[in-house]
Amino acid sequence: KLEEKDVEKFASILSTPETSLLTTLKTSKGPKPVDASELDLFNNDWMNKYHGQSVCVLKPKTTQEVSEIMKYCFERKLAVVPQGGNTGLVGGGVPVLDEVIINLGAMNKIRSFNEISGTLVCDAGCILESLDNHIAEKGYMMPLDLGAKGSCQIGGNVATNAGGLRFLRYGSLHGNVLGLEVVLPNGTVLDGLSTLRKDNTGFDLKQLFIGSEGTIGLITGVSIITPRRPSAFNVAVFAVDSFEAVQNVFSKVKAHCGEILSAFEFFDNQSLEMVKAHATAGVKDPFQDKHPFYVLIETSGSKKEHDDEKVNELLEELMESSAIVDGVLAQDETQVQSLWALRESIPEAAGKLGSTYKYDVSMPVELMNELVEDMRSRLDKHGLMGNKVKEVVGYGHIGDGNLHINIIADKFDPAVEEVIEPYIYEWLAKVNGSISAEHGLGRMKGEKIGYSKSPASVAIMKDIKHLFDPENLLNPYKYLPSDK
Ligand code: FAD
Ligand code: 2HG
Ligand code: ZN
Repeated sequence: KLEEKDVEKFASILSTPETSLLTTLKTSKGPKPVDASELDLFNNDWMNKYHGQSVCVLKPKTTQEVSEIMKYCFERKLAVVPQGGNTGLVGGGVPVLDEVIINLGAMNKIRSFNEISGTLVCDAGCILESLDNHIAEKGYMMPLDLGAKGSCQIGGNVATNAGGLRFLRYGSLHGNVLGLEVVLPNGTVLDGLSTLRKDNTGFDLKQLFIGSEGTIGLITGVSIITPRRPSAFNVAVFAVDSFEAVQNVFSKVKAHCGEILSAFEFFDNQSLEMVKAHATAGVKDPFQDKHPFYVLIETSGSKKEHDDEKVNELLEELMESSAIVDGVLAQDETQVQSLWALRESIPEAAGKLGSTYKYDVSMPVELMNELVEDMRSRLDKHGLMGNKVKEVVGYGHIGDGNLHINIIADKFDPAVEEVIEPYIYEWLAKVNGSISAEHGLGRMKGEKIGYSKSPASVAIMKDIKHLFDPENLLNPYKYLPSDK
């Protein structure tokens, strides 16, 4: 339990306690207490599904401050939640009870950028979009891109091993991150900010922190390799009449575009209708008629004429073979943005429509739509469709075998949840799918990991957690099943 003396100690560690420490506790030496509502932003998640009751948020400015805070919390056995941009979708970044929140937002400096190798070293609290803008001036781009780019932080991206829209081309952060600086639960600073592309000396410890969701260490610095920014982009959206056609188009597009293909996304008609009705950005349906499914492709390369030629030939082939029913190719940057908005606005539109149960899953591509259809008919059979459940939409990074199902209810309601779960997890386990493709486990799925991982694997994960965090102080009650 956090006491007055703890807040006073935090105030003495932080260089600017007036702005870096928010607490509702009254202290004689610490900063003035704030109203509980000022902590709402930090205690509640993006979906408004998970709610914590922390009374103290710390925003350190240096690794040294983080280290001293962690050391003190370790000695006092105070639980801590690391928090980035708070855009996570599994409740990992907000407290379960009254854990102290360490928000990395004030650690937002670029430490170095090497214009020859493309290696970026920065504080963990840098916003993804700001990093992308910064290196764009030098002809580079971040190897990942997400709808939440304007708020999420690179430290949060690494902690969740975020996938996103460029995964198809540039792969996972497990490959792109070159080094990390991490503060361990006892305050030790693990300085692994290497900029080397190749380094086979011993266990690759940074890999453990990528995707560890703040459970074994607090990431304070990131070294990442960034690719050259392509100069030529093409974006097209195709309408198709079946899910088989989505797969057929994927195979044709891959064969035809080869190395210039940089994204292959899909969304169903229900997603598009929802976006048209609820998204804020000026989203315009480029098609006159409705179609069951849509795919968005992006190509990017360094020679516009070369890419344009390939894309135009692809369009001809897709139309002639009747693989697609209709298609639109962006003619300028504004159209590029508006076609991307059709896909990127889906999570926001779902949030506007209602309270969204989100399932981020992977499985053999041919099964994806079956799961969405099964879920719709199951909810219907239980009398929930059109009643407590407003809509079920399917979309995602189909090029990476990653489906997002959003089930939008009028409110978060156990009566809805018990129809969805554990059914959906059992379904995925039967087809050897994953219950979390890219969003992680957090508070939502820690207890469910057994649907995707063997008992032996989970036991080793628990040993790793214990090795780094023997007192279970870092992001407790999440990520791994509790010991029953
Ligand atoms: P937070 O939400 O603050 O935290 C997420 C987890 O990481 C928590 O467990 C937290 O404790 C931990 N954490 C955060 N910072 C640190 C740190 N410095 N050190 C240690 N642990 C830390 N995800 C995808 O994979 N692909 C997508 O395409 C995608 N699109 C999205 C679109 C929208 C509109 C939204 C709202 C979310 C999306 N996400 C996506 C989910 C989310 O994972 C990412 O937004 C992002 O990686 C989370 O970063 P954050 O800084 O907001 O982290
Ligand atoms: C996306 O791909 C994100 O848009 C969010 O991963 C998915 O909100 C979701 O379910
Ligand atoms: Zn996604």
